[in-house]
Amino acid sequence: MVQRSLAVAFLVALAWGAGLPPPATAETGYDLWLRYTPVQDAALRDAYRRSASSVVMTLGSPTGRAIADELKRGLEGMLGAPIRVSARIEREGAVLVGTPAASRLIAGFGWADRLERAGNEGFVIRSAFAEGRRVTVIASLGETGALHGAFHFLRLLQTRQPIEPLDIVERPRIGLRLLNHWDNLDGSIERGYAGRSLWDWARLPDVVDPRLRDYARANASIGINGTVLNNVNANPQSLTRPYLEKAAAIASVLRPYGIRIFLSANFAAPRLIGRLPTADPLDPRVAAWWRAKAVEVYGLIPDFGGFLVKANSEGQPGPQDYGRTHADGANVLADALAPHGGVVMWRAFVYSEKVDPDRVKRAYMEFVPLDGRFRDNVIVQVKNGPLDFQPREPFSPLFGAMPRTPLMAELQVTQEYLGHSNHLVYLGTMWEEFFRSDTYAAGPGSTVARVVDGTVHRYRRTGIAGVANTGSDQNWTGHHFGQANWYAYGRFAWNPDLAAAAIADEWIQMTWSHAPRVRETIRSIMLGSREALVDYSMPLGLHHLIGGDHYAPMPENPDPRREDWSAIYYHRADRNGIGFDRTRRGSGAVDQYHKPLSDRFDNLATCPENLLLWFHRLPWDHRLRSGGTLWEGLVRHYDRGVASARSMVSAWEGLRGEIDPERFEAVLGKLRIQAADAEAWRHKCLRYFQQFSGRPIDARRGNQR
Ligand code: GCV
Repeated sequence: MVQRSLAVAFLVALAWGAGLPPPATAETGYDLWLRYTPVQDAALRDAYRRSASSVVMTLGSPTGRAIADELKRGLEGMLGAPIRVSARIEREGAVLVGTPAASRLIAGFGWADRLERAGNEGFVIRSAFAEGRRVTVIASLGETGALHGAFHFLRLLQTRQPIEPLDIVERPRIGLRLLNHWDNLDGSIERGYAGRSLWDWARLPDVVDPRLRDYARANASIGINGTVLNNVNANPQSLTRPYLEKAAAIASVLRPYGIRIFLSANFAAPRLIGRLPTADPLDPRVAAWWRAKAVEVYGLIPDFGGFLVKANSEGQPGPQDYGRTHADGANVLADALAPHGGVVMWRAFVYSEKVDPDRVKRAYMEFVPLDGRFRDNVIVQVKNGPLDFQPREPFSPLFGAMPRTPLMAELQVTQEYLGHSNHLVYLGTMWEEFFRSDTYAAGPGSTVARVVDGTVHRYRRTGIAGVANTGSDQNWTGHHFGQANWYAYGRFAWNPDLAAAAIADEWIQMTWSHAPRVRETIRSIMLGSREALVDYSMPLGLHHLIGGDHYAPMPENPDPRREDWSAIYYHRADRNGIGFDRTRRGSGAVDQYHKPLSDRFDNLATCPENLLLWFHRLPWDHRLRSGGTLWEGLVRHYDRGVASARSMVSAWEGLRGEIDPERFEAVLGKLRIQAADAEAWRHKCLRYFQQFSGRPIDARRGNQR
């Protein structure tokens, strides 16, 4: 019976794939990239069936069950045949999964070298013979590694690659691969654009949303191994007993998937919830409070990962409130966590006006003098750029400047400054640009990727964080293409040297279609999308042209609260020109980079044009290397951005009928919003800057718009 209904479902799905009427169930996007659609090529399907005929699971643990469930679900979906899970090899072509500790067969292969190379979270996938039968082995020293291997194996089928013979060894390049949720205890999400928080604090720990298991599956499928549950603007209540019990309930769902939980800690917690008169990190009562808190946390969550802290930043409390340094603050928490194996991730997102008139210099100036003064279990968490997740920034000069302090990169998956969940912007290309940037910290080739993965400075700990774009929306990320950024973040965290185009192509096949035309069209939309957004919003190195919601253009924004929250502080446009002079004749920010990069940024002739106004202040008639004056270049970029946004709409319209109608219409609607927004950005910014430049916006047509 089960077999017959599976066969019927498979045939219906095949027919839909062949262009016949769609299945009755709507595509909501809930399944993300784990849709496991049927393989339509009969020869390929038969080949897959021969090499993935059944699952032999040698792990009896919850992780073993999670792996078996996923392999069964994935293989049945793609191959249209029931998949038997057993503890012994019963058929030719079985997929044998486990660790050498749990399986004498796996131990007997003699793959110690390979397994050692893969480590506990990586895996070996090899075609082999066992008990006289052909098998595909997914093995690891750790159960989590076996889980990651199972997802990798499924991805091979999802992207229709050959699976015979296989000889794969993979190891994640970065140790901590975390999502940071800026989720508040009232269910709202700071800079979240996809509904409410996934954590239902009011009903936890008694009611645990089954959706959390799908959240865990999605993350495990891309190798994410930790999640910070709450906002860095941390409510101290999250460290109280009731909230720790709720967090423990979440941890128990994520644990089988190799995902540990972490919490953002409010630095003033000893005072705010501990009834101490102070939170001074050098006060012994404060140190004792943190030690006791750590004991309590680990009593409830034995594999708790550690604390993330935003201190002395944007009004958050911190050690400087007591005249202490960031190192003093981080170390008191680190000492409390050390006996339990926990880490402190201390954020470098600080920009006190007292430090320097140029905001982008401040984090470097505060943190570089502290290099080497943090405990071994502290990692300093640094945003990709020195400002704040702008559409384009140079990499933060802290990367490559703290050889004795492990730094982890913080990327923003949620699109705070990049069109929220209305704009299709594939961030893979932006992150590729970041990871491939050369810091020159130890000579040429010291890329950000090699700083973050610990190679350049031999960091003992490595990590990366992505500010999550997930929420309670049925498709998780608001925009269906927001899923691509969650996916790409995980893939880069696993290996920061991957190519954005290859990641996009994987995701497209798993999420949308294998049809070459669809694949090509979507890939070209995605790969051009970030540059399109830069063009229609903040081209040529402009930044922060926004107001309070960080969505709409507001180049005139004079924010009275702080000048570095305004827009005019950054673009400095007047009759003489535009841009922030960060050269040696200006704020000197260029010299926070190593040579020869500092010289390259400083020199107008060598500064990359896409960062021109980040580093240079120039007259409107400055001649661009790409041709024409600066003003003409600005107009050209804004025009090009609008044209690109419009062409995304028409390219997508060309896919009508080739993908399911639900997701097609949802994306189309958002692309139309994006095209209109692009036009609004162009109009507003050019009109605003024109009052200073006094030059025509469209000289050819005499059109002043
Ligand atoms: C969580 C920016 C955002 C804030 C965010 C802050 C941070 O300023 O606008 O919402 O706060 O960065 O990263 O701490």
